[in-house]
Amino acid sequence: MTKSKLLAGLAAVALIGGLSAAHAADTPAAKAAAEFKAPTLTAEEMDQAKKIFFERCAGCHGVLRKGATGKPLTTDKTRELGLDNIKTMITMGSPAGMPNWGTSGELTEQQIDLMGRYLLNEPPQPPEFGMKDMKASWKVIVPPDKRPAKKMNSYNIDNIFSVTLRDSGEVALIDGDTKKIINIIKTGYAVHISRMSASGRYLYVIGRDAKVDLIDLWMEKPDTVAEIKTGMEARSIETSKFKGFEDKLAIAGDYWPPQYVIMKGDTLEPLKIVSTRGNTVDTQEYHPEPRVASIVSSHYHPEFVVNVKETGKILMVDYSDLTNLRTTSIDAAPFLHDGGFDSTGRYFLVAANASNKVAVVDTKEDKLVNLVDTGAKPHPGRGANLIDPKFGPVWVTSHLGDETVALIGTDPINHKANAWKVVGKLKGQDGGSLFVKTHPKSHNLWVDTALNPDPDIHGSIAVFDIAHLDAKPEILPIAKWADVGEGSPRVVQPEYNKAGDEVWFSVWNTKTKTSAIVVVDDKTRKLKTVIKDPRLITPTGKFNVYNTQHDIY
Ligand code: DHE
Repeated sequence: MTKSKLLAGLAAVALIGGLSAAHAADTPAAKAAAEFKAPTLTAEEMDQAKKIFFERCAGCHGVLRKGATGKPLTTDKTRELGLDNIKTMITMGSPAGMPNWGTSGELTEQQIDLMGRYLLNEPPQPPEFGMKDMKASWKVIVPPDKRPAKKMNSYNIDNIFSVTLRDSGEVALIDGDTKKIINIIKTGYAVHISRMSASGRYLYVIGRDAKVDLIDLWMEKPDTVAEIKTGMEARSIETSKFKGFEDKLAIAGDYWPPQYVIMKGDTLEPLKIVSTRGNTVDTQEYHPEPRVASIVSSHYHPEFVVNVKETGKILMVDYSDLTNLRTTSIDAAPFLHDGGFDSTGRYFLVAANASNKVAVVDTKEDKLVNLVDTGAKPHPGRGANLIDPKFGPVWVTSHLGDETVALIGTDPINHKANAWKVVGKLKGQDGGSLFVKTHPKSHNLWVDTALNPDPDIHGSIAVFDIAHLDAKPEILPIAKWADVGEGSPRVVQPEYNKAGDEVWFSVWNTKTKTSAIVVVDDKTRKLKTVIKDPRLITPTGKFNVYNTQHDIY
């Protein structure tokens, strides 16, 4: 690819994002686009293109290609752009975060050509997925009355880690005390996150194919006791945590169809499906694909906090009466993505990444508290809570789009002047950060840069001393410590053990290469151990049972 071709491609892509509706409708190019004759694809090519789009593209661009984290790819935009420019973009990626699928070797030239032609055609609308489909996929492998009445193993359950093995569609349950693998469990496709029931007995795992697995940690060898598919594509799962509802319900948030599903906590029997299609908070246009992003469970009411990405709405869904379902809909900002609670568990902070804001919701009053301007594309994971020596309690997010780490004041009583605004900005290594983490017992704030293109940066971690936040962070070469051989592994998602004295990092290599988990002593910041096992294929997220159960981060 020549430099001039690349620049032309990138300029054209900037155009994709920048065209106003009026402009798009008026230009001769737009008229030509309307009369455009799309290349035909054979049935086999169509199947292949749909599969690649689902696996690589839909997460960011949306199934209907209306855009979210990625730009819209509707045919008015792609036809104006043209086949060559589309292919350039897929091959080279962009500085704004589009991966370089061609030059990285992940897609062949033939596949890129196919995807280019596919994008010039109207997006096929996937089928809906309702109660009948869910019931058909639902299996109770071990019914509740056949499960152990008490814990049947000697594991310290609180310190088990559920580790996402992304590309093998499995989770590894790792004993945090001995660092030994307890079990590797088949889950959904490109499995995404794990969450805990209120009691800490049940672990819920969701795959990108919307398959939910329910794992009973009381079994002699913890394993799956129920499973269901809640849709075609999903990212989030959570459980009821309010007093009186512990372990009673679970909720899955789907990307496609855009809906959430409330299930029985111990069997996954689907009880209620609610569509999230509706109007956006800003232009108030109808959106056909508002996907469910993060979900948390309120500690103040029997409510799930459901974040709807494209509409920018935060839904407080009261699960105490599923027949007469009451929902408080809070207008925040697009596109809602990931978030977590402040240290008191009352306020929920969620990234609105297209708006460069964090929305703050009071889960006691069910009201929007503020929309805080942060940096470019905040991406906190669940964020990190610490006591800033100057500003008091703050919640922290890093950013995909810049190197800053924003501290947001969270104490409206004793530090009122600092509450719900950015009180400080730290300088991390660079953009491409996905997750930050600390622990109430720690003096460290860890910031990854997993999506940065530079191997030294995505292979290391920045650690700030909370007592001296204005000092430069120390950079630890975690991937080098893992010594995995070939590849350019990404260091992703710090996670603490229960005691808060160890931090675990995934060293995420490609599927055919060696990956590892690196455990660092939190006090000394020195390498404690490397967990390596041929079964640890593409580890990404790690969820410590106790910290996940109690929202400790
Ligand atoms: Fe995630 C959380 C969506 C790509 C690892 N991810 C989330 C959440 C959402 C989301 C909505 C919040 C769930 C919740 O709290 O209920 N993720 C998406 C995407 O749409 C996106 C951008 C593109 C896609 O196609 O899926 C995406 N995510 C990734 C990855 O590529 C990551 C780095 C590796 C992987 O395993 O796929 C990844 N996402 C994670 C992790 C969390 C997560 C580890 C949970 C963080 C936590 O601490 O809770």
